[in-house]
Amino acid sequence: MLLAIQEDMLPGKTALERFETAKVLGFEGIEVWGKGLTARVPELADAVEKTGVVISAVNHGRQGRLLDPDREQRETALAELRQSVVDGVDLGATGVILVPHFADPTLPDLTPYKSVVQLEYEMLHNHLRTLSDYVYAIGIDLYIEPVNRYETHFINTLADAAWVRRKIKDHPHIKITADLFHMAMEETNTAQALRDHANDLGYVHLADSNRRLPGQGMTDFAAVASVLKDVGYEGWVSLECGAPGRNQDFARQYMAELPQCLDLLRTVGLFR
Ligand code: LER
Ligand code: MN
Repeated sequence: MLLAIQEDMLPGKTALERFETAKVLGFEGIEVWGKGLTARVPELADAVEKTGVVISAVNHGRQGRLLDPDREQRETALAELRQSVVDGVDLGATGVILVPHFADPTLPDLTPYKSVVQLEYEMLHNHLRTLSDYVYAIGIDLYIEPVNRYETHFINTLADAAWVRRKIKDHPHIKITADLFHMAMEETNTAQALRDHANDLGYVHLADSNRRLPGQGMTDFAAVASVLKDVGYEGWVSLECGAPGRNQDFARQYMAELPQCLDLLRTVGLFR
């Protein structure tokens, strides 16, 4: 397992400053946001080269709507996603993290013919047919991330995301991001869900049950670490804490609290 942190959790005016801080703290990777990334590729590539800290993944974040009734909206969203994929490849990332849809549905309810969610699953599958070939050809993974019910009505659990994978025949480049914060709300048992979906896992977001740093909430990180080791998970575990509304004040506060968190991650074996 390799430990990463989201770039905006780190203080610093430039990418290089943030990468240098990450290196001192012992992080092996940094996760970056997809929005506005293309213009930042040279600066980030330079920081990677100078520090040896790599880009773990591109988090596509909240961009256009892939599951919209309007074709133009879908095309725009697909173009944005393909751009994140290209930027990810340029930066040597292992994958692009995708939440397929945030908030309420925009597709129509066609019951009894088809429910909104049925239509959404079918539309997502249709997108993934070509996207899976695209990411395979370009050499990167796509990680579908389930998020909690207050952020989306669509794909809340690892099982929901795994269903999408099954439908695309367990495509080796379409995997799942397990975010421990969302899981604390949506799964019956976080450790068991990780075990059940060990073969689907591509990436892990580390946060406690309240989105704070590991150790500041109720999640059992020893149980999480023990399952991940047990199933032979070799991917990234990446800190995503404090969102939304994160800023440089937050980042400075994290710096004071991070050592205790890193001690915990080391003790349970999520960090060397
Ligand atoms: C959203 O809450 C989240 O967890 C992110 O990783 C996706 O944008
Ligand atoms: Mn996440």
